[in-house]
Amino acid sequence: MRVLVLGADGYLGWATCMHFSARGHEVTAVDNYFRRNASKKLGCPPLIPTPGLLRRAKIWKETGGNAIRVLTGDITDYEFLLSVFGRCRPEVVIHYAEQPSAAYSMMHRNAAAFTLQNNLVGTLNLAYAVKETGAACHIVKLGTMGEYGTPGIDIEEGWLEIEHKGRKDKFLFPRQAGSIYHTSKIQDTDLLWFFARTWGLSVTDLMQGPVYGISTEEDGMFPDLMPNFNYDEVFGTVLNRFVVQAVAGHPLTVYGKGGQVRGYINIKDTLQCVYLSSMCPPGPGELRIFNQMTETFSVNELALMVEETGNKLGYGVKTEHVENPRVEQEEHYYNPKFTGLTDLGLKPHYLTGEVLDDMFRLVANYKERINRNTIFRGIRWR
Ligand code: USQ
Repeated sequence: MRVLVLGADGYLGWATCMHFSARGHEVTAVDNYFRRNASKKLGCPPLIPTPGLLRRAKIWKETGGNAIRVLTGDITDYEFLLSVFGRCRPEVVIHYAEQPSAAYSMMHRNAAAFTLQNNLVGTLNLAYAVKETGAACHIVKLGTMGEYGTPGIDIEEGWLEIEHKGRKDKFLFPRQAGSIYHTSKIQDTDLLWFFARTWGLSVTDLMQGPVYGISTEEDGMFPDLMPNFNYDEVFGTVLNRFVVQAVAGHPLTVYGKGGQVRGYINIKDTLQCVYLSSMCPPGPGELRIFNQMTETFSVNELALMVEETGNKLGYGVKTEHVENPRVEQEEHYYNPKFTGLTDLGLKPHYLTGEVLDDMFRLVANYKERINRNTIFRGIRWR
């Protein structure tokens, strides 16, 4: 299958390229290096230094992998995206090419405007490219569990049947974002649902929770092939941050009461989910939504697990409840349904002491690169 990965240099992108390539698919990797450059500019580069995509593709090939085509550019530039389609004629597009950080989107007006412009125009361009090139192409789009917020009712997989005044219909599950970033993802979903209805596009929207993990099967623990792993307040996700904080001897930064519950997923399972979705596309005109997570935890539960593993390894881990810079519920009901991907064949890697132990050992190899100043600056949502 011809696979186009947009946003191939991000935390998930390169790992996805290798995952498909290792299974015999023809992969084209595209990125404009936004995240790599932004994290450098903000003084918070990834923990493990990784080369750019051209070099990674070369190393992948030298170590026995198939060729991966690399194209550098910005998908908000429509002419560029059309040229990418012309060269790779994709059968499936994995769309990660978005500003991925809630904290970044809340830094200031320009960051908020960039997030909306980048994420919405990128998604719009993708839909147009599929239509105008006539590609029989399935779009697999990374959404986020944060689109639903934390409602007081069970969260269904994308759709909700509503009975109103004696009549029934099915609608997108109500959404209430907690950041401009999450708002942009809601609007992406709306765009794709419009294009599915109107042009018959075939779309899978994967509502993913926070991802954790440093290494995947395909990188073989070879640092140059590992994901771009951020631990700073802007680009790091909470569990990855906690492990780095523990190794650095920084108290774990639980925001507020720590009762915030989210659906978490190991990066290895993200790859499985994207792969399984790609191998089994929905029909034309269908917007298929899966909740992409394997278990739920509160922030306090994560901190406790990290403390336990860290202390076994002799780190003397402490937790601190810092004033929450975000506007979010700190104690709430949370019961999402997430059976769709297991029905497709997902075999979850759950969060265990052993998984955390592996993360600690890997992070410890890069302890001297941890910049404590980037761990918490308190980007305020208010
Ligand atoms: N949190 C802390 N301490 C920290 C960092 C985070 O208590 O040092 C808390 C947050 O307040 C939040 C929870 O941990 O309640 C998750 O935060 P996060 O930073 O891991 O996740 P978030 O900002 O929501 O965004 C991340 C990814 C984003 C993805 C999203 C999935 O950056 O791309 O869409 O996870 S979800 O959270 O389900 O919306």
